[in-house]
Amino acid sequence: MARTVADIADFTPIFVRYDVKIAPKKRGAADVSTDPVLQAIARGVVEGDEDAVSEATDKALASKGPEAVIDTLIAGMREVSKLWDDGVYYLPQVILSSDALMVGLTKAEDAMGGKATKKGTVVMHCAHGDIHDIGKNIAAALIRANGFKVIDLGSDVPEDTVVKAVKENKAHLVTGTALMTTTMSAFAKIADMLKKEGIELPFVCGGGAVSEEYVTSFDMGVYADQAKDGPAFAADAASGMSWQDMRAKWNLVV
Ligand code: B12
Repeated sequence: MARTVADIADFTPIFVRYDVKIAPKKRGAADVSTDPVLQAIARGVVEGDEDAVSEATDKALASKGPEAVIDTLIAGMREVSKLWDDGVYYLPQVILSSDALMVGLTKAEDAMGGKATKKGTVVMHCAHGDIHDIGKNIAAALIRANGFKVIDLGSDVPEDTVVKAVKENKAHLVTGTALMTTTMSAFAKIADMLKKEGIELPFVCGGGAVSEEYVTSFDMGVYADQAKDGPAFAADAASGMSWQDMRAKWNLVV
């Protein structure tokens, strides 16, 4: 008897919508808070739902304060990273999540309010070729809110633009963020270019791809793994602490 298409293949999986297929895995994103309002923020980031993040952030700012909101946004993004690493999320979902995170971050930053006095100047950037700016944006918001002037050069910044900004603004601190192994080598180049210009200042480097070992392999480099430490790095640099002393204070590899 002749076989039909139905005999040779089960096409059911093809007709399952992608979003239906990933829903159970998405639900597997860990709860990051026992507090329902904070959990709603994290869930909004995981879902890439700007409205949900906005609404929950308003509620949380009224009762918990901006720091709790920022910690929760970071925790939500950590779950998104896991979903990406597990192959559940692709670029579109991650872009929606990072946009949703930015909605909460902007509100939290507004709530913190920049203090009027400027305690020092910090030049911040993401490495040449690198567009991953979430960690840099969080650190920038916290540093600004703590009364420092932040010159945010954005992402994918050429090395000479960073050097020029440090020079022109007489910066106390320069920071770099890199999420890709292919882009972080820009930091060593910048440190070298600064040195040739006769400029020495602490250069705080962070981002997923970056290791303490790498950052402490070139002069001026001080490794950072937490955006919340940004204001303390800025305060150390503005008080005149050398990069060597900052490295000894913050890093294990000296
Ligand atoms: C979000 C994301 C994206 C978003 C970026 C959106 C945005 N506006 O940033 C989008 C979808 C656009 C994207 C694109 C790409 N991505 Co991507 N992406 C990610 C993902 C899922 C999460 C990264 C993230 O935001 N983490 C959360 C933040 C908060 O972490 P963070 O920046 O490291 O910051 C923390 C610390 O490092 C520190 N910190 C950082 N900076 C600073 C600065 C200071 C001063 C201080 C004090 C602290 C500090 O503070 C934070 C914690 O508190 C990772 C996966 C992963 N597991 O990391 C991949 C990942 C980084 N991406 C990757 C890749 C390859 C790409 C693409 C090339 C994909 C492609 N094929 O097109 C493009 C890159 C384009 C480019 N030229 O840059 C790879 C990089 C691999 C590698 N090691 O080289 C990763 C690791 C995924 C993977 N496993 O393959 N991506």
